[in-house]
Amino acid sequence: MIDKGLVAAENTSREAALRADYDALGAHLDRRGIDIGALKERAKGFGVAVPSWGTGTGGTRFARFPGEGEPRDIFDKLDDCGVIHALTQATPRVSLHIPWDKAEPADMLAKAEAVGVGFDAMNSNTFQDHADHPLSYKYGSLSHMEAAVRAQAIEHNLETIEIGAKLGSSALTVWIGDGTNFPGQSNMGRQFERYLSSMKEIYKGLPEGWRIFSEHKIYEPAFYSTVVQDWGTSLMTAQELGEKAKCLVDLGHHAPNVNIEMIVSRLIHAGKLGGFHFNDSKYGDDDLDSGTIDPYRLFLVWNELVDAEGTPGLDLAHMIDQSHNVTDPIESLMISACEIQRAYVQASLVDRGALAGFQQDNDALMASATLRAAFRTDVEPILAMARLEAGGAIDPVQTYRASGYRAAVAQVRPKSTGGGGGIV
Ligand SMILES: [Mn+2]
Repeated sequence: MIDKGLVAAENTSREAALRADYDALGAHLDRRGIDIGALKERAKGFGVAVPSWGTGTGGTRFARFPGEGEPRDIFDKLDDCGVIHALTQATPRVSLHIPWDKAEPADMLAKAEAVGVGFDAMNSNTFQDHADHPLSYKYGSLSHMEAAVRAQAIEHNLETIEIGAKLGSSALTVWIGDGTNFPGQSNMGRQFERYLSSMKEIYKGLPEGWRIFSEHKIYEPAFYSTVVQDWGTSLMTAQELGEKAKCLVDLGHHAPNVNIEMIVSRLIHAGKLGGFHFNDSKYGDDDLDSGTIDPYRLFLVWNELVDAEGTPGLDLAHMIDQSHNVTDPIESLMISACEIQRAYVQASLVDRGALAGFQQDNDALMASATLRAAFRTDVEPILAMARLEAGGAIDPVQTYRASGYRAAVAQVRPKSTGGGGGIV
């Protein structure tokens, strides 16, 4: 892991500059009537879950180019997740993927405790075939024509819940790749009915206090029609299933230019927003690092969430879902967690009283300027001070590089082979 003495030494070299920046920002915010201390406490209370699968190098359907010291199994992944949380103090939980992370639950719990993380929502997988599943998901899973395939997919989801329950998780995220590649390939109405009926079976298996998230995605791997292709389908699903069913919004699962923050607002209105898979995209489901392409959109999503704080029943699961193809995944995940936290803190300093007044007066220019004033504020000193006070690193990436962690794990983890398609 990362030596605490190294973190302290790295922080010492940056602390005087940080305090000067923090005090200057505090004076600036004070003139705007904002208490920097309160924002720092909000930053400290922030947490986003790291995806276990994000700690390995991803890839596209063309190829995967692994890096040094790739994690071999869930225990190596948990080590990496522990490093990410130790340095950022912003990623207290890990989101698992079954079957990729299948192991003895007691061993996973012990490892998680040792590295200082817990477990977030569980993810099932019926978008690929499993070695121990006799039937294929080539033509679908929960919506398959054959009852036996649907039953196998339902059973897998119930098993994923069972594993999660032993780990202290309390949510299951279901994303299916079901759909068609040709017009006429399937009856779209009946396919959706089969999906709903399968989801109802999974819903019945939710333990007390659990929730099920339906995750929509516009296309891929099905390129003509996708069973759960949009938030409308996801909302219908959640409404038909019941109180424990919510919608999960993956930022990359929409057509370019779709107003995602408005979808967020609508799902909050319906009482059905369950959580997020954060990432960024330029063209489609790019799975790029959060905040690297359109940080303003990330801010606008958070603006809706901060505005809705206190809404009864609003309890969100925040997770990262990214594929790191050309960077060290630990560095990408640390930066991404901090970018999501940044958007949250920026959205927290929107002058909501002034904004409501401008909206009342139809002053579009000043309403928009009020949002941008918050977005333009450099809150880095707040994030860095929150990390420092919580025991993390003022500069997570530079501290991580100074630690030599990647080179050290590359000594014990055998070189991973690249080649064909990777995780998309
Ligand atoms: Mn996702």
